[in-house]
Amino acid sequence: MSHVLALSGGVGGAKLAAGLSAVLPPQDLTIAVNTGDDFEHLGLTVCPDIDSVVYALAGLNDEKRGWGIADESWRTMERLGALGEAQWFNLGDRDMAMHIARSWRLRAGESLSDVTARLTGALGIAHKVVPMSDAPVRTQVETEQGWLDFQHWFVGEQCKPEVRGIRFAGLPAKPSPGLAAALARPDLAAIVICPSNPFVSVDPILALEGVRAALESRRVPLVAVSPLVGGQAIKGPLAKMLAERGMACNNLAIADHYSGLLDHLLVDHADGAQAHEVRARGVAVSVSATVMCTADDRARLAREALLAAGYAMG
Ligand code: FO1
Repeated sequence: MSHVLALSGGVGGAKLAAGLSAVLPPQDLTIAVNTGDDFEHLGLTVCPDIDSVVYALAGLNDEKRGWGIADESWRTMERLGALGEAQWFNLGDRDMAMHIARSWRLRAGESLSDVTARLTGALGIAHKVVPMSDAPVRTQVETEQGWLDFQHWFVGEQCKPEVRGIRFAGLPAKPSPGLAAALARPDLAAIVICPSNPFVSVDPILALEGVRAALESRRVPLVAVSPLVGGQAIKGPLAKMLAERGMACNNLAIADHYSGLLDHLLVDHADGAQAHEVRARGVAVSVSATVMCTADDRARLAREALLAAGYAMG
């Protein structure tokens, strides 16, 4: 029993995914990544969460901005602007290569799984990074303006419109071969939900055909690392989304959201006071430093998540 399946969104999830890849050998880890944020922009297929994970594993990510590639420049965007093209969503000059390489191969008929394997291989990433699905599942957010595609709400509207509902267009959809294979592995030892937004980064994965059922009937521990620190989301709209749903911004809400799935929740020291109430829900809790600023932080938190899952490190 040695394989670990990690479910990840972008940014925070990508950091823990990088930590897991630093402490586990390639054959022992599958990272399945949300593709609900994906969209077509300027004729290119953009997969923000896959790219966050890939750039983090390749050590190319821009730590400060939180998305995209380091040492970026924006000259193509400037020229696109001069040509009257949309500028609300920024594709950097270096990042653009990823979107071009992905898009033409998808258009040539390769699956997103094949393209992702090709691109990770080219970047020297030995670990398996797989899209959650090869089918285009797209997160949409209901606002007073109606249903908005995720990136139009997230970047275009800066997450400002109140969220009345969330749906995943394109369902029913099958999990990718890599995610389905990981779920079915006889040597699967643990499942880790990375510190990603439960509503828009993890729920799309759980909504794929058979995934929630597979997790519910699993025989291995499932550990989540909370995306909250001190009752706030480090980055992104999670706190706002919880408030708009009338939910408290704390780990009880996270535990309740994953009710029936979760064995263990890893929370930050700043939220340690909630541990006993989470435990009262039948979920084990570990308290740790969950903010990942350095490679050491990422590896340490990965080890702690694996320890919480009772995973025996080699
Ligand atoms: N986020 C922004 O806030 N503004 C952008 O212009 C932007 C461009 C972008 C381009 C490629 C990419 O992979 C990610 C990008 N992101 C941008 C981040 C992305 O919108 C979100 O971080 C994720 O979708 C949420 O996980």
